[in-house]
Amino acid sequence: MNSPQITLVGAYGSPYSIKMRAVLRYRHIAHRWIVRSSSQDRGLPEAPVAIIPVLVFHDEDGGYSEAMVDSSPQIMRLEDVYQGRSLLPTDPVVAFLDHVIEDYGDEWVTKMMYHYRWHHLYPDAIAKAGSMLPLMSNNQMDPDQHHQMKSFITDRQTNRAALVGSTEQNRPIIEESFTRLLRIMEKHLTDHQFLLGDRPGRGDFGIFGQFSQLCFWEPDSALIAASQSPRSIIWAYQVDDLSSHDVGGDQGWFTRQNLPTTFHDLLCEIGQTYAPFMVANDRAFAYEEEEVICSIQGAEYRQAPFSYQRKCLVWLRETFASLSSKDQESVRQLIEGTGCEVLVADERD
Ligand SMILES: N[C@@H](CCC(=O)N[C@@H](CS)C(=O)NCC(=O)O)C(=O)O
Repeated sequence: MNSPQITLVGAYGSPYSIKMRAVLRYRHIAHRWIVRSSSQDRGLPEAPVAIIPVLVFHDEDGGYSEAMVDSSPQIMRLEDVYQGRSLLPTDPVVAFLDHVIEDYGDEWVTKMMYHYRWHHLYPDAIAKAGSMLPLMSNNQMDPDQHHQMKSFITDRQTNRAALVGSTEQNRPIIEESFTRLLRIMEKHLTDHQFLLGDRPGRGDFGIFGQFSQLCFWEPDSALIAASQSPRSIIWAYQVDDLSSHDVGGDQGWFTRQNLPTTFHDLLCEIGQTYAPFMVANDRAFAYEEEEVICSIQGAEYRQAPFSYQRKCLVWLRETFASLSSKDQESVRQLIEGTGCEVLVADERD
């Protein structure tokens, strides 16, 4: 292997970090993996925002040229820089739908992940995450310091749960959407190795990142996943390291003509949850409202507006606008009746 041109700084308990590590492995991009705040996390350039994962590019003299955050832009940057084993379907219509699935994973499935880790109804999950997260950066941490860090992290994260929507009111919405997603995945994976066919797309990595935690870490969600969709668990093991998965050039993707019904089922699920939420979040910003309020499967969902998610909707709409009018029409036909139509609607109401 050539010396790595990339360093990925992340953590084992961070879904987006595990997502990006899997992308680098699948794409055969030589890299170093460094756990944030570990003894190896030294001398790296500061990221623009204090979040993980951070993707650091190396320069020719062995220094560093740039550090960037946010997994979706990181994936797209890697597509610009590295050829082969691309995550982008060749059919622009399918590529757009793949973008939607990735964003659903990143911005909606993450609510499930946070909920099953930090909601007060899951004390075993809270205790487990509180104990394990501090040790990730130093497994030989002094027991007193470990105890202090556990309390600090547990307080901070449980107090933030409402910010991502994990409240008493939203609980059934989040939990039922997890079970429905698992059932759809189980059916889909019965016939297809990946969401996009015989090779993984951005959507696989987006949902996988969250499932890397939900299916293995959080005790309650892991049990639900095992009972509802054993195939999702095996898929998650596979996506974690697809370095040996063979891809033939540009082959292997579904096309707009052969999307299976289970793919349509997934779009319907996205259209019932993520889509109304993202649009309501955008509206809350536009009208300077203090709360995002929307109806999800007939129930009222509420949370504080989230500015990054507004950017995600803008990016999605920009991608749609960049499609030819024929491709836009194909997307509209494929998402008709799924609830995803609002994602590409021009007007806000
Ligand atoms: N939009 C970002 C989200 C990254 C994110 O939320 N990272 C979490 C860890 S999984 C984080 O660093 N949170 C800040 C903190 O916990 O202080 C992405 O796609 O990478």
